[in-house]
Amino acid sequence: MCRDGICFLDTTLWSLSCGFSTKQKDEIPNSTHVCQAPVSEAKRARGDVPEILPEPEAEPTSPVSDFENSYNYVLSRLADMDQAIHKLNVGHYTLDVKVSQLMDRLTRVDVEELEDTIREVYQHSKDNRKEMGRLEGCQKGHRMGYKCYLVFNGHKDYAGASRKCLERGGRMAMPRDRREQEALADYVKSFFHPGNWPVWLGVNDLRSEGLYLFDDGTRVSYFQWRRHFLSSQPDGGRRENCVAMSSDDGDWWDHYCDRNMNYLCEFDDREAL
Ligand SMILES: [Ca+2]
Repeated sequence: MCRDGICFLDTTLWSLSCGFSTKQKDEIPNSTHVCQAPVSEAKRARGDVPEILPEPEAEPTSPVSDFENSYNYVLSRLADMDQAIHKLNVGHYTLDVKVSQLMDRLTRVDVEELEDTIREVYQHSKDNRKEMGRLEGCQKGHRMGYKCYLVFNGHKDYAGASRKCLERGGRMAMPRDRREQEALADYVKSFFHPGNWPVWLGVNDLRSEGLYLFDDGTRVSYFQWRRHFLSSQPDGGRRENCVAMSSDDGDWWDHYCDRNMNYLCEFDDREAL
């Protein structure tokens, strides 16, 4: 653009605006590209142009205009921010819906499947523990016919001992006749020799005083109570309702059921025969 003979555009536009060819422009040393020579010559010929061109005056600026520009800029930025916030809100709502749908699916489907899986794993673990207990009972313990007996040194009350035998896939020892009683007495005696420790048997009169039942609920028909002129058994009445075997002679004694002592489990090994 040229004003009063001064050009502020690039060289090509300068040339066009001022009526010079590019070649003519190159001959003028001043890089400001003032259209001084041709215009001054033309106007000087008319006598209305001074010898020295005045300095270009700067565009007048108004404080009010600057304020309006700043105000408009702030308004436009606020509008942009408002639009961005709206997009964020839409995105947040969409994400919230998806999370809600996912949680709904988890509660309706996955939890049920997970519970089934946990039940299966728990049952599988119990079965494995029973099988391992049965194998241990017959490998470490004393075999007699299809039964295997094993002494455990963990001190338990009667109920705890019964529970442990069941968890191992067996049950508390239940000698049903003289032959089983004598075999069991020999095994327990050799296990604790030379000591003498009582071990729980699966025999009690918890249901009715004097009515002795095995731990599986069947009735006891053979007994090996201690007979001694100083302390014949059973002598505990309603206070002592669980039966233990002495390891030195195999005799039976009635005891408090909450007493902690060693216990004897038996395992069915019919599958191995
Ligand atoms: Ca009793």
